[in-house]
Amino acid sequence: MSNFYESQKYRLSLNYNSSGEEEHRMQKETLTVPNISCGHCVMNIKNELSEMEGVNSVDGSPEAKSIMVEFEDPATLEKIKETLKEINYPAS
Ligand SMILES: [Cu+2]
Repeated sequence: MSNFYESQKYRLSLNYNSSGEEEHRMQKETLTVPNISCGHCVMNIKNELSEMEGVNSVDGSPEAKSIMVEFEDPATLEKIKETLKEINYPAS
């Protein structure tokens, strides 16, 4: 597990170019998904979004009906919302 985090950290450090600017900024968004009714819904969403390239972590709360997702290129908020729509959990 620690190896995984070390490699993630290393990979992220490579995202800085020579001028010190971030090329692929990691984004963290919280989306409200009204169709979430239980933990299984959150599990389904986690499974689907985790398969998207660029999505680094997905967390969710059945109580808050929300999904927290961390992503970078090539994933975008738009693509994530599209995927949620496709699996019948559109974000509000
Ligand atoms: Cu459910």
